[in-house]
Amino acid sequence: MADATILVLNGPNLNLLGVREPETYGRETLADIEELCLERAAALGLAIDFRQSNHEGQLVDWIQEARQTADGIVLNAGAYTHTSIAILDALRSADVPVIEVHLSNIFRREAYRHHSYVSEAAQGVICGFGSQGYTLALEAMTRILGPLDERD
Ligand code: CA2
Repeated sequence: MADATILVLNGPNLNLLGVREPETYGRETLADIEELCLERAAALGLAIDFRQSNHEGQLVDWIQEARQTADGIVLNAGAYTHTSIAILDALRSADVPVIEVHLSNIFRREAYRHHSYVSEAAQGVICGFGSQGYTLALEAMTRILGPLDERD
């Protein structure tokens, strides 16, 4: 039986992780987070498709493709979280479970970060746990998808 594939999608500026603002986002790079995800996914029986883009349309295209290519989406949409109805619409039509992740606790930050369009399409939200949020999301996704031997 093939492993379930999880699209782990990262939005704008997350390619700068580990380079700037370590006090807010930690010292790990996005490549470090990808490595963490790959390790956890191997233990959970998941395959990971890890991507980042600074472009809203590219993120929308990847979410649309996920309907055919992925079993679930873990999404840190970066600042598009708070602005993008286009990403929300794409998530609503993706027809796979979505878990929203943020490195920082967006509710301890500026008021404009307290609203998330992504949340309207997400099964759950994990924020404030740094890179560990991604592995927590993979664990939650494993439960949502159900036991390995009962998957289609
Ligand atoms: O906490 C998160 O994961 C965020 O999604 C990160 C976004 C922010 O706009 C959201 O409100 C919360 C920003 C990502 C930018 O990442 C940077 C990393 C290093 C240096 C500069 C930006």
